[in-house]
Amino acid sequence: MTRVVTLGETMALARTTEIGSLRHAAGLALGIGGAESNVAVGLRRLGVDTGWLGRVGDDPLGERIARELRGEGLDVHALVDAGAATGLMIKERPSAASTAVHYYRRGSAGSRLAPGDVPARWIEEADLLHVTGITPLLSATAHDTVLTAVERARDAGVPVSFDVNYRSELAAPDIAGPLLREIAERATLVFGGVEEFALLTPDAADSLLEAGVEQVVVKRGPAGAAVFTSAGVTEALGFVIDPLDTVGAGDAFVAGYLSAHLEGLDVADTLVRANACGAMACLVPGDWEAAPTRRDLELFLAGGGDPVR
Ligand code: KDG
Repeated sequence: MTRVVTLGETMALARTTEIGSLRHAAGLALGIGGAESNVAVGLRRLGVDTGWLGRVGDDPLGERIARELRGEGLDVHALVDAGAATGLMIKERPSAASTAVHYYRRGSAGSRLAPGDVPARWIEEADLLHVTGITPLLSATAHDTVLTAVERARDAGVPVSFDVNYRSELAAPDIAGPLLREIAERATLVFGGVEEFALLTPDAADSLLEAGVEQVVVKRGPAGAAVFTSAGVTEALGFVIDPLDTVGAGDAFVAGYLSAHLEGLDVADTLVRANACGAMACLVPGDWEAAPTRRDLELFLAGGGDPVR
């Protein structure tokens, strides 16, 4: 069976339960979130065997992360780090039209990821390695872990998927740009938004293709997406929806894209699935909870809002 592996930080995620500033919010709903594990869950729900690796604190939130990801059917390597706490992310909706994210992750267990954490053959025996630009900006050792993982994959002929996922709270653009570009140039597929590609380099699609990247996938949110390859560009419009929570939509898009890519679908059909997964992720609060199963996806693509009986 196809096997994807990914590594990074998953945090506890608290979100306000009503609209209004966090300064006054009375209720918080607790869950978990992390770009790489969001993609992993999305892939698993679409039938792809997926492994996730990361550090968690020796605390109930770390236990919750490990349990929840295992419950989703992932092959979980949650390394318990007694020297630091599990990171936390708080999401508020200051108004009906806005979302803000606050991180409490500096020095967290997840940020202490180190190259030696990744077992021998774990990457080499996979069909694809997925990494993001969040983890390399967490710490020097996390950066080394991602770069080492990418090199190990390349040496073993394992394709690498990289989602730029730039988080300005983690590093300024002039620091992040060159670091993320170094990883992007070593990847097989690179995902990002228009501004994220601009951060890597002007004319990113052309220069990444010249560096050997096979597919440069530009996520345009509600406007859909475009894929640049040496054969040209393929574009697809997004689905019209009424979004409730857009955080995590990019991860669902990547999961949809990778699952279709690994099945050998052509780029146009791959984009349809990716756009559908991204749209569906926006219909429910939470960063990954609405990632669709194959059945959910079929119903959505069939336009189905009818009750399932
Ligand atoms: O894409 C959503 C993720 O970004 C979120 O779930 C948590 O990894 C995360 C981050 O750093 O924002």
